[in-house]
Amino acid sequence: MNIKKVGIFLVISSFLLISNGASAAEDNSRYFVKTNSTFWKKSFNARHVFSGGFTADLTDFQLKLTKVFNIEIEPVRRLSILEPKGKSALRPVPTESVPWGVKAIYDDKNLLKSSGGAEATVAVLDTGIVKHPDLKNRIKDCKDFSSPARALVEGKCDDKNGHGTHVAGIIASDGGDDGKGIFGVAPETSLYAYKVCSNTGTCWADDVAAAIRTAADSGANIINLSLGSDAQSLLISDAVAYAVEKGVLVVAAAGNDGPYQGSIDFPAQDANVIAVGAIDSLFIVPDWSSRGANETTVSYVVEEKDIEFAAPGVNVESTWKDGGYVTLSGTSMSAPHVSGLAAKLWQKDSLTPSLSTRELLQKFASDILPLGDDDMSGFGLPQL
Ligand SMILES: [Ca+2]
Ligand SMILES: [Ca+2]
Ligand SMILES: [Ca+2]
Repeated sequence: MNIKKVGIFLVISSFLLISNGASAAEDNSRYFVKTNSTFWKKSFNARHVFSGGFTADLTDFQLKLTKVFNIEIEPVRRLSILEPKGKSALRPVPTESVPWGVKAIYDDKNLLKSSGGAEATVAVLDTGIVKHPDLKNRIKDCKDFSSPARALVEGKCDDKNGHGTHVAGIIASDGGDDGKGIFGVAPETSLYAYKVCSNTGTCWADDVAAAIRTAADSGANIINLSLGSDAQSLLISDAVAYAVEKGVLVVAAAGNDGPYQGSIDFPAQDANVIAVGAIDSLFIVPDWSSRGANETTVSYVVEEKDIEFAAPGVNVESTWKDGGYVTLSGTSMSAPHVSGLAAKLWQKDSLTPSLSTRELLQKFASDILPLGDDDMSGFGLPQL
């Protein structure tokens, strides 16, 4: 550091102490700061520390400092919950106790009650989960990674959006204490409710990455990501690789950007992540379900940008934030059908439970037209 820089440094050091608390999470204000310096972590009020640096919400003044001191930064990407394609009115009681999608997964049109999932824990990284009567006994942990003020708030995961509650209900709703509610795919499974998206449905990549790592470190077996974006985030790719290495199965919605080839969202396009597209009750893939690159890659081998499965994603009824039920469409609804089935089939006695479970899902997949491994539905619909 030269004399001039030391001078500036001394002036700003005192100023930083004043300006520190004012760094609010405004649009595009979050950066990955590529230094491990304790001084800068403190000065910039580091949010999450990763290898090679930390993230922080930077004010204009702090941004100028990074230039003065030649500290490399890059903007942190934002993802979002996948915008539902249509939503019904709120109902106080469900239309059906076992929705069509759960029946399709069980391959049983007359199913009266679902079961299973007790061997697995599913982390739902979303807008939170409310203590809906059909979910309150399933939620075993609750954390908020989305607060602008604090990187992690324990015991808080309230869902003012509704999306996370809907996704969680598809996986694990258990009919409630009176059994008159709705049933998800795996009603005995445990849920970690990790709020990573704001109430409007936007999710910072560093918060998602931190939650993926926390889920893996806390014993989650499956992570459901009904969120995405068009561009890759290395923070998330690294976190997914870390979780997969620890034996976690990561499932993500393919996206609602179809019907164009390769319209699959990130992180679903990651080969480590199970990408799930949508089908309707006639087992037809809707136009809006994102497409993979399967037809240009090796058939029945999951590579980057491949769709792996298709699952119910049109007119799916599930739990909602106000304690009732709504019907939504989107690949956000498809991914949790596969996460729920993975929980139900969880191969806990295998040496590699997540790999064995993924292989079983592939083995159990029924082809969806067109024939074979295709851009829309990959291996097909996994069914019992
Ligand atoms: Ca994938
Ligand atoms: Ca392939
Ligand atoms: Ca097919």
